[in-house]
Amino acid sequence: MDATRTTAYIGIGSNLGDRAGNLLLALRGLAEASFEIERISPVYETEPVGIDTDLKFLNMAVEVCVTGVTPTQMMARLLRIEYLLGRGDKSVKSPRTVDLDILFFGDRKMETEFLTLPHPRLHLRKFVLCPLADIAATFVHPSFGVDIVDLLANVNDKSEVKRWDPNHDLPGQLAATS
Ligand code: PH2
Ligand code: MG
Ligand code: MG
Repeated sequence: MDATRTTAYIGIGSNLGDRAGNLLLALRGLAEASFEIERISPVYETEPVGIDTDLKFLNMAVEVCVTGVTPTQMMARLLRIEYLLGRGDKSVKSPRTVDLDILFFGDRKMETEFLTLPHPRLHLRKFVLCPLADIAATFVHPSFGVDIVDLLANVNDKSEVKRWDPNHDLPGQLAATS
């Protein structure tokens, strides 16, 4: 067994049902799957990109530490969490209760039928780069040699990405006052 410790980054998204609850259940799933959660980004509400839906996403990123786990094994665990949380047909680009993507697995580069690392589109997507910049600002993309802040500064994606306010939908009296 490979006992090296690796820092990996996971992107989480949900645009169906109780979106915030789904993110929380995904985090619990990660902990139960023996991933050591090191950092959790804030939550962003994001416009759907490249997918046929009007339902906005909540997106976040997490840093985990894994020991003795290959990227393929990690992906299998993520798919199991998605399945347990009720993600339906993955072949259809449709709304999803929860989507868990491996963004980086250390500085590993690989390309198989099931998994490409780093995630092939992460550098094109603000909904990935914004939360990632909060927890991994200086992490250097192993293929491009630039860090996350640089990728974010140069991204062309004009879709809306804003910090999610959990109190936004609550009536005045219930909303937290500052
Ligand atoms: N995920 C996709 C496609 N489009 N758009 C947003 N805003 N957030 C996502 O997580 C997302 C997406 C495919 O996984
Ligand atoms: Mg995805
Ligand atoms: Mg996915």
